[in-house]
Amino acid sequence: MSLFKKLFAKLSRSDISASDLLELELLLIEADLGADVARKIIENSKSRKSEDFLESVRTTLSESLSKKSREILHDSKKPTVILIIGVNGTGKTTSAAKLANYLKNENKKVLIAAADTFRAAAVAQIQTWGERIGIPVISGNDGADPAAVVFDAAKRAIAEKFDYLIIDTAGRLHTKDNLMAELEKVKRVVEKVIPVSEILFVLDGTTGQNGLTQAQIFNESVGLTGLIVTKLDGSAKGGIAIATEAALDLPIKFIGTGETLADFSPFDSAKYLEDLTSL
Ligand SMILES: Nc1nc2c(ncn2[C@@H]2O[C@H](COP(=O)(O)OP(=O)(O)OP(=O)(O)O)[C@@H](O)[C@H]2O)c(=O)[nH]1
Ligand SMILES: [Mg+2]
Repeated sequence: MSLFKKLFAKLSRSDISASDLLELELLLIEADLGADVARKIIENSKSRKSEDFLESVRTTLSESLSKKSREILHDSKKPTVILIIGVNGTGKTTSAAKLANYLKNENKKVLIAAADTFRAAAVAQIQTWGERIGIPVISGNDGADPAAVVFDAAKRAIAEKFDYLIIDTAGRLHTKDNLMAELEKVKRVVEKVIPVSEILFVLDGTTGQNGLTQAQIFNESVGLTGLIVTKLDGSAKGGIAIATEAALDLPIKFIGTGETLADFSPFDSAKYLEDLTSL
């Protein structure tokens, strides 16, 4: 996914000219790195000779990433509750299943709550995943109050000593106040029984700056603890990960790189930077 390959190769041969800087600026914008990060890179690179240039870009990118832990947060009580939220179609349900599978492979006992009760198909989708990975899924009737579903799931997760409760929620637009209020209610109701340790916003890595704005509004409404960035396969625009971390100071905890269970991993920031800036 190296964004800079061509440019770096060129810059390693000559001093940086005004047209190189322009080319760099365009590249940064195309890569969805965001205006702030792009400006910093340009500023830092102006004063440098070409041999330091790559190092300067790497440093700026690295400094733009969040310093917060990328580990899953835990409360002193079990289960650890992870709420998965975001706008429509970003990959919440798939990521909930992938995360459940990842934790199961670490020998954890995982329960899923199907809190997307708007569409019957949504419950069926997560149930199918549950069967495939051998993880129980708690659901309610069609159109049930999602808060009631998660309340039942939380009680069961405590009673049966699950390590994790993963809550898949319906996609919602950040501009719909009633749907944002519903999310706050889901959190409040779970917290009557057990603290919510993680609120992970699922960001579609192909949506660019729009996704960032959405994450910002969700953060203001419910307070995010981190991100899952999906669809990083087939996208040359991996820069959105850096733009988001820089803007929100929220750590990306996991990334999705395809449609299968295996296309999921903890976010390795060092490797990510290496891939982005390798020659
Ligand atoms: N290529 C690719 N596709 C993905 C990834 N994650 C999810 N998808 C696909 O994106 C589509 C939407 O995924 P879902 O998990 O249903 O998304 P959602 O956010 O739950 O959708 P709603 O519940 O309708 O809001 C599906 O076709 C997934 O297979 C990924 O990392 N890479
Ligand atoms: Mg879904």
